[in-house]
Amino acid sequence: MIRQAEFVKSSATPDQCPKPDKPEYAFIGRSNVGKSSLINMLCMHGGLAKISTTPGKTRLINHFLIDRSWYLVDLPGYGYAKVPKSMRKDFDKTLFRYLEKRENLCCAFVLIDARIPPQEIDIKFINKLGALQIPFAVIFTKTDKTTQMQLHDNTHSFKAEMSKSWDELPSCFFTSAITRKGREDILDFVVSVNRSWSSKETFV
Ligand SMILES: Nc1nc2c(ncn2[C@@H]2O[C@H](COP(=O)(O)OP(=O)(O)OP(=O)(O)O)[C@@H](O)[C@H]2O)c(=O)[nH]1
Ligand SMILES: [Mg+2]
Repeated sequence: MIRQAEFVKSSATPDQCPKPDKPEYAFIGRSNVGKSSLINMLCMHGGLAKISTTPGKTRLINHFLIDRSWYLVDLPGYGYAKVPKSMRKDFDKTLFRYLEKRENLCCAFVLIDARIPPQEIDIKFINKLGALQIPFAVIFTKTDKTTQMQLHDNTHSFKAEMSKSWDELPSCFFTSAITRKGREDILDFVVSVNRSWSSKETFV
């Protein structure tokens, strides 16, 4: 469904980002959760976003232009413990400035490792997005590494945690960068949101 994916630029700050004239989708989550791998999987392009076994590989706001019509953004992971505290604070500040300021951001995909039970840092992050009224969806990653039972337990506990603060749960997706599970679901979601973006553009 994606015909063309090209790297546009890496920006250190939100004001260096490309002109906000196309719908944009950002991939966020703890370091090493699989953001860059998922982007490559969606684009069927092994080397598009840089992947590493060392957490903290993605340091900047990386824009990719898809089919010349929408942006996909690879972001640095939050909560990475191995960089100095001051640097981590800078990352987090940049991240939230980007999330709050980016007017064309249609959805922030928050990636959650399906192999582990709910983590406080992820729940806090989601609650902060909610407080700032940033639209988001949840993606459970690395499902190829879980048993059906683990996947069921972890994702249900995560939804139960979210239900403590939210009346309505966000859209949830289940993915694997290895088996390509979830690819169609995410791309269908993007297509439908893009449609409402272009109708909005026509009527304003
Ligand atoms: N089995 C499996 N491994 C995965 C999957 N997605 C990512 N990985 C592995 O997890 C590690 C981290 O992947 P990245 O895509 O670099 O993670 P990231 O979230 O972009 O990490 P940072 O840029 O450091 O924040 C790599 O070793 C990947 O090969 C998946 O769906 N299944
Ligand atoms: Mg990355």
